[in-house]
This record gives sequence, structure tokens and C-alpha cells, in this order.
Amino acid sequence: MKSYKSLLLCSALSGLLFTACNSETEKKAPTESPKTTEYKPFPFKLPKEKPAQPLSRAMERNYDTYKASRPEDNELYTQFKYTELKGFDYNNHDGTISRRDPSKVIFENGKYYVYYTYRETETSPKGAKASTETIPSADWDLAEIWYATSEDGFTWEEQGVAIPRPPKPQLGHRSVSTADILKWNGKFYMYYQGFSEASGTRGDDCPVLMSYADSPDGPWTPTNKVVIPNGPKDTWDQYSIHDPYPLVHNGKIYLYYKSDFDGQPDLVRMQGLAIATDPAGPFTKSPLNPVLASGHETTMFPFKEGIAALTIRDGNEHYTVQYAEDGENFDVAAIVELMPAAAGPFIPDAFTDTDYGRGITWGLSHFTNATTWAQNHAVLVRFDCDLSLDVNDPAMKKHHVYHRPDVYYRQGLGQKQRERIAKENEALRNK
Ligand code: AAL
Repeated sequence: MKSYKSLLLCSALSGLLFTACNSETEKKAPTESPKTTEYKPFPFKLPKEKPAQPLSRAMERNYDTYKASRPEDNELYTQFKYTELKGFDYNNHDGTISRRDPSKVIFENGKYYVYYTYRETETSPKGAKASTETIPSADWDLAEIWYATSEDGFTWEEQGVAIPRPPKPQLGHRSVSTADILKWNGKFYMYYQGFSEASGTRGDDCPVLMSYADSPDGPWTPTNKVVIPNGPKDTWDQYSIHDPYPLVHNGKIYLYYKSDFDGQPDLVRMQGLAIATDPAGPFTKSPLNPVLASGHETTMFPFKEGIAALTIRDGNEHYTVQYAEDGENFDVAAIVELMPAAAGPFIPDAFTDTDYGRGITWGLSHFTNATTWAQNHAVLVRFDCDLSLDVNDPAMKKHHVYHRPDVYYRQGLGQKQRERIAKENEALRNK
């Protein structure tokens, strides 16, 4: 440990010279005069560009990793603000009605459209073992894909079913869920998870199906084929292809998806990319898959020359916004907080094959713990943000969300943790 005197000496010297000053030099006088390095203090005004001087790794990263030296100047940094939606009924939140996993929002016929998983069942979900033909295993079991329209994005008018469960034994007869939409050459294509057994029977395994329509109001025609096949045995996406999410990029269909792998109970979630020139496929998976090492539901949008991704939960890089100029090699561009789960943004240039994406400012997402787990159901919600080149909203660029103490206390210790702490205290006392 450095002595108080040596600390004083060090601080006296700092600003003039940076001198190696540690217990070694204190104990025995150096044979040669101590090596000194020219010390250039970091400037008071945070430089916009990386200054030409030795920098710590953290400061190198501040300039190389993020899109600007201050988050408020980083186009891919934002806060998220949430608004309760009007127009949806949830049966007093008793768990018998759920709306979740919204698609991206599109604007057609003078209004916004969103598609989502809709479940209306006699009970709330009861797990795979207790599930029957009418009792759901999971919140997205025994579900259909419904849609709603809106003039302002806050008040929605539910239009009813877009894609029903097909009759047995067709693919998806148990449940269709987690849809997302593509507009390609004037027609509409819906990609979604098609379950032929209750989710949870053998994991959350399902393939991706597709239906098409001439209008966003349907009618939708199912192709009754698996459009994104699972990977070969013992590969990361051998069981599940979830959250199919198409965009138009480089003149092609870039469809991102999530898989969960590495086995129960601690599934790993990562995201992959499959590319096609026809909405019905074939889709060629990126040889680099997974292209995102984190994230649960998929949320991407064209940004500048490339693709930006909201990497929401799960994995080392959860709560980050990432960017890949080629749509495949993503880097962290910003660290954010309170991200929208299962976000489906309004992306004006999602299907225009833009060569300079403008970004997003709002969309719908979901809260899955709408009330209690006994009444397990989800609600749709609106989020707003500033991830747009065309908007500059300083209130969206702040760096801290203030939560009241009760938000923290609700993340309290569990019984087992209290027991561990009690044991640790006892061990110390008995030492
Ligand atoms: C969601 C999505 C997929 C999963 C389940 C319903 O958050 O990742 O849709 O299958 O959970």
C-alpha cells in the first residue's frame, strides 16, 4: 500500500510529470533515474473527435465503439417513453385475453396497421402438462394472429382475426403466433410461428409459416409450408425459429429470427439472418449465424447504409443498440435502458430498399407481466424514442431514468438468498 506521504508526493507531481510512483520505488532507491513519460492531461472540453494522445482503454472505446463521444450526440442512443394504448379490452385482466408480440407497424390506406398474437381462452395459461384442447400451456398457445388499425398510433380499433389457426392436421393447427409483415412488389406477406403441439411439450419448438394477401386487410392465403427450415441436428437453430422479422435491404429480403438453444433449463437466445429474393424462399441462412449474440425478440430497422438492431434482453449485450453496415456483422453502438420488449417499430423505409435508412421514433411493444403470473397475459403498449436522423428530441437523449424506491424494493431478495446471507454472517461471527 502506498503511504500517505507518497500519495501526496504523487499528486504534487501529477500535472507536471507522470512518474512511476509505487511501493517498489519507495522501498529501494532506483539505480537509474526514474523513467518519465510526457503527461498530457485530458482536456476540460470533451473533444468530439478522438484526441491524439495516449488514452485508457475506456476512453479509446468511448471514441471507437459508440457513434459519438457523448450519448446525446449518438444517433443510436435514446430513452424510451411508454404510453398505455386505448381501444383494447382485456376482460378485467383475468388472464383469459392476451395481446403480445406486435409486428412492425405499417402505414397503408391512410392509417397504421399492427398485427399481433391474440389469445382468448377459458383460463389463463396452465403449463404444458395441464394444457388441453381448450386450456393453453403458454401465453402464446391456442392463439391466432389478429390486427388493429389506428389514425394516431395511440387509439386502436381492433379489426379481428388476420390469420386463424388452420384445421388439424395442418401446420400451425395448435397455435399461430408472433407475426411480422413484409411488403414486396405491392403484395403483403406475413411470417409467423406455427405450432402443431402445445408450446412447452418439447421446449418452444416451431417452424416459421407464411401467408400472403393483396391487401393489409387480407384475406390471407396460407402456403401451408415451412418457409424457414430448422437447422441440421446439433446446430444452434435445430429446434426453434422464432420471431421472424423481414426487411428489404440490398434489393433482397433480409429476414432476422431468434433461436433458443443449449438445452433446458438455461436456454441461450441469439439471432440469425436468412436472405431470399422471393418471399416464399428459398431463404439462405448467413454462414455467420448467429449474427447477434444477444437479444430475445427481433427488432431491426434500416439505418444509414446498414441495419440497426435493438438488442433487448438475454445475452452479454442485452440493452444495447447495435449496427451492422452489411446487416450481418453487428457492433454495439449504444447502451440504453428500459428497452421495449418485443418492439415492433413504425419504420417508414422498411420496404423501400433505401440506401440510407432514416431510423425510427415509435412503435408498439408488450408487457408480459401485465398483472400477476396467475393471470398470465400480456398487453400491448406504445413506446416512443429518438433513433431517427430526422428528429432531434433532447428529452429522449437523457442518461438516467429515475425510478422510485419501491421499483427497486420490488427486486428484493428471495428466501434462499436471505438464508445464504444469514449463513455468511454466522460463519463470520464464529471465525
Ligand atoms: C416471445 C417470442 C416468441 C416465443 C414466445 C412467443 O417473446 O420470442 O413468441 O415463442 O416468446
